[in-house]
Amino acid sequence: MSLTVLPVRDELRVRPGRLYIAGEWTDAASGQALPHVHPATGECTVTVARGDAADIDRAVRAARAAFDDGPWPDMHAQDRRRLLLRIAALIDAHAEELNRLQTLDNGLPITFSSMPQVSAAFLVDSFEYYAGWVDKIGGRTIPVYPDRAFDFTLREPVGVVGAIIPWNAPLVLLALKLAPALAMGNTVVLKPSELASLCALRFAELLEAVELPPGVFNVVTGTGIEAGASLVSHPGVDKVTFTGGTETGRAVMRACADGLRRVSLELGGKSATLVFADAPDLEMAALHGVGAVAMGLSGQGCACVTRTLVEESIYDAFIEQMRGVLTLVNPGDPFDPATTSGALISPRHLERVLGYVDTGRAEGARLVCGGERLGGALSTGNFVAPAIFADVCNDMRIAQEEIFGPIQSVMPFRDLDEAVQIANASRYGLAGQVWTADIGKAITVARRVRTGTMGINGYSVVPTAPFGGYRHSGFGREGGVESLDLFTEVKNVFVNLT
Ligand code: TXE
Repeated sequence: MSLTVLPVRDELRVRPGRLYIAGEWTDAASGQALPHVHPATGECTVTVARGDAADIDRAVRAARAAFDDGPWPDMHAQDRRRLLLRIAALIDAHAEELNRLQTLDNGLPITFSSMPQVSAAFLVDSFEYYAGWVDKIGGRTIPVYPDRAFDFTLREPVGVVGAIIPWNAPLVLLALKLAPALAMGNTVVLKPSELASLCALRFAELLEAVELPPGVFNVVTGTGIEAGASLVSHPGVDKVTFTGGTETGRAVMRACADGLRRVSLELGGKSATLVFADAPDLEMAALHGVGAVAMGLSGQGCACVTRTLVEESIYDAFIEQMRGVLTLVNPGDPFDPATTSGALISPRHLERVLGYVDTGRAEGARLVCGGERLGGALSTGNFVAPAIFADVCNDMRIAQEEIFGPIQSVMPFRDLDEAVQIANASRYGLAGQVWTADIGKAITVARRVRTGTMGINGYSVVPTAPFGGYRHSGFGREGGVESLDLFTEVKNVFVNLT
């Protein structure tokens, strides 16, 4: 691991963020602003407007008017499709800028921020993919009796969508929420994370060029407790789509229950990777396992595999292989292409993650390496040396709670049944992987592990496939054709023929 000095870069000078409501840029009603702090340096880069209930109310009214009285929901399919394709082309033309802005937003190293799985390319693909659905989604005809009648269904937009996203992968999250919601004819009020709002604001600026009808897309920045809570409880919102922590998800669901509002939740995870002795590529398995928490966003991803279950016969050797991966970890200036590992999002989160290192030790797990805060040139950022805990018992807190940091828990298993039992002994069920050359074993494991996604010998989130969780990881699937269900209502039409 090497340390690099963090220079202040041009990227750290962007314009102060305002709110985007009804096609216009405006200040928060309160006149207040929030600082954006870059996680790798601790510097305040810019301020964004601190929207609250009054601003959410303005935005929801604008979205409501655009939905109830505007041309958007009834726009001809080919016109809406063309608009979405223009959005995709615009994003593509600004892809590099957006990738760098994401790095500024949340400290994700630029090499990772430019990868198709997390970059503006995901946003481009998503808008193109859902543009393709605009003129293909339809209803069905249904045989009916005893009356002589004709019966068919229509797919209609749900209405005003309140979308709340976290800070860890803003470009992917914009894609998963906005592309299908807009494609299906909904209007949207977006509340990005107060810790990383810059990509969302730039996206809104870019959208101005395609001249969506005013109010179709609105952005209100602000805190969760002020802007977020106001959005999910606003009576003008028809559907909430939320990605964030499980505790916050619970509060969001309660607010939606009060208003009998549709809601989908993509929450936390504590996913397991199951490594069998016959894995075709143990080096890759180690890279996917420990690399996911040590590199990129340093474990701050809901789909990261944070429990590594290893077949007994290769247990010690595999831990060494994981330790070997850590030699590739290079924390530092996220704008430097040589940097492979990012800072934690905030000092508060840093303290939380370091607390889990103490917890793991106190619980009796064996700390193989890492777990300390990085100092020197990196001391102003929130950097932690990736930690591997071996001999973890699955009922320890470090194996059960979502840490959202560079900490990997490793435990041995005897056979497939035990591995599946350990993987399933979790309140979460978001992702997972299995590494084996035996396809029968791989598919058996994939079927038996109770998670929303499962990777066989590798995994990647893609715009064309569903993503979401079981149990405390939430419900609803975003991505792929499944998103169309989230963002449409089904209307049944009965035609009396007698
Ligand atoms: O998330 P929050 P935080 C997990 C991870 C992390 C923990 C806390 O374990 O350590 O959550 O992270 C908005 N009503 N994940 O605090 O609070 C908030 O402003 C409505 C997993 O960053 O869930 C932000 O826009 N909205 C996760 C968004 O919710 C509210 C990614 C997420 O913030 C609100 C991030 C409220 N009452 C964290 N309170 C994943 N699934 O990927 C906050 N918000």
